[in-house]
Amino acid sequence: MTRNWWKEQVIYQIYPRSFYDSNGDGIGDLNGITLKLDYLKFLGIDIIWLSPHFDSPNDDNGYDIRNYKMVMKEFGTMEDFDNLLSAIHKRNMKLVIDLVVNHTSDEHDWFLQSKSSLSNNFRDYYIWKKENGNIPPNNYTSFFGGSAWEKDENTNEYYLHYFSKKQPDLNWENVDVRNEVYNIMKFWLDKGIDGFRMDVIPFISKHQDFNDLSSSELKNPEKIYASGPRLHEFLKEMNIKVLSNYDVVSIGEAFGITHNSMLKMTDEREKELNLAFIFDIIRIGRKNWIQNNWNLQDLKKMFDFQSNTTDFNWPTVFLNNHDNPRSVSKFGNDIKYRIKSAKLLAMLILTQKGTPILYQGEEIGMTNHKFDSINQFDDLEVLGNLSKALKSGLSRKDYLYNLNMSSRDHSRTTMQWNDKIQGGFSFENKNWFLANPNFKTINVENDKKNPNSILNFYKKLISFRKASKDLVYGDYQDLDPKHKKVFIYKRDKLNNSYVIILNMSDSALTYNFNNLTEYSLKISNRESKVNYCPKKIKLLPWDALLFKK
Ligand code: ISL
Ligand code: CA
Repeated sequence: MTRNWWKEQVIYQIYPRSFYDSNGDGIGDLNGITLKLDYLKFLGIDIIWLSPHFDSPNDDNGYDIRNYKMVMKEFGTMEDFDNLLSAIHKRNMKLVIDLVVNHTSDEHDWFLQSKSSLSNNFRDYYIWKKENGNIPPNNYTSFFGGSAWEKDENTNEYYLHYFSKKQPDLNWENVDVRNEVYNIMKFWLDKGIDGFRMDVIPFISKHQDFNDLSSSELKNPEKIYASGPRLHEFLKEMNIKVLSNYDVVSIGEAFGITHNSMLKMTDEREKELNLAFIFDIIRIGRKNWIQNNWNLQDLKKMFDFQSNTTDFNWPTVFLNNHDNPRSVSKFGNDIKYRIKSAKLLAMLILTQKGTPILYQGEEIGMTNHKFDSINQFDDLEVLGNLSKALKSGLSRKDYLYNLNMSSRDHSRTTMQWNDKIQGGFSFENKNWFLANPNFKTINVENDKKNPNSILNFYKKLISFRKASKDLVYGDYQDLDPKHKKVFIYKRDKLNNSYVIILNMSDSALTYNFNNLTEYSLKISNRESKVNYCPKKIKLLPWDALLFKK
């Protein structure tokens, strides 16, 4: 097992639009992040992963890039970016930026050229197909609703877009496209960034036959989109031509990939990428926008899988990001036990095997927002999938009910800094989206003042984890995979051993274990004393206990 900085450190994802507005226009910006770096340092964060900061028309909030070498004007200037990067490095922290190269914006110059004529030099930068009759080239669907093909009347052909029609897919079969991407990567690496999170990277290789999907494949098209024949070849080329020349971390957002392909992609012997985000855990119980119940045994199996692969792979551990609802609302109990269950989730994230990735607001237990109507959502995925939802038999009311559990917008409400207007996100009463009204009580300032807050619990666990390399590199063993309410696992290496007990339920219960004699309780999320004997313990709802031998 090789030791690396990106295995030992803690990542914090920032969605810049919703993080902090420094100039009062109601939109988060780069200078806003610079002003909050001391807060992240206080928390113990090492690596910041910044969601796209590039020039974009914001059809998909920056995941539709118009110019890869320019900062989005709402976020500031290239000088602001350079200031942010040097301020991060001055604090001994690192910056990972988002690489979105499966597709560009349809306003990118390449696409404007490509669509202008059949013979344009950039035509082959994208994927164009002749129409067959008046229907799209095949039945591929877009994640944001409708067909994955958009007809361009000017040249009478269709172009491919797995996401919105304003996000045309790049043609990675074209070596010029690949070299353009490597040039963009070097531009930012030569500025000194410390790595990339690569958006839907398994999609870059397309099945060149473009056959129709079968009815079962249509249920999860990402599985086909992520299984193209040249993915590993392209990633090896990217590694040789760019990544291998820098000491940086590469993280593939591996939406749709099989476990085997993910293990190959992140096997250090393969020299492709270092880490992957897979979605087994964060999307448990979710089918598209339908949120069903999930069970703890299945969740445990997922952690067990990713923690017991090979010595050449390294897991990532996360329960939040900008594409999913808030973890305390999904995995915890954000009504009766918000604080306690948020602390339990902190202990889960920070004692598992793998690099922990926190998402802005998770550290203060920010919750989902209660939307009253479908029109209140910002995410194009919501309206894009409305007709599909209604066709599947859902009423608008059902759709809204499910969105209130599963929508991406829950994680895009603005960061809650204090109890002032807009939760301190902006000093003006402006907001590009909305601040969850519970900012009155749930905010950084409150949590900073309270030694028993969720924030201070994250801070304590982050420093505990960093001081215990054996907790980072230790083996992982689930001690009771079958239990329906208690998640108990062991982490051990050489001379240190830890047992973590999490009661992920609203019920108090007595738990018997074989032997805790040599262990002592190090961290607990209970404010009252924890009494236990070596063979059994009375667990209160949402107890999270860390023992060390
Ligand atoms: O499941 C999804 C699609 O239905 C989304 O969670 C998400 O689109 C998927 O995980 C891929 O996400 C990434 O690519 C998208 C962008 O909208 C997401 O924000 C980004 O994280 C297209 O760039
Ligand atoms: Ca601003």
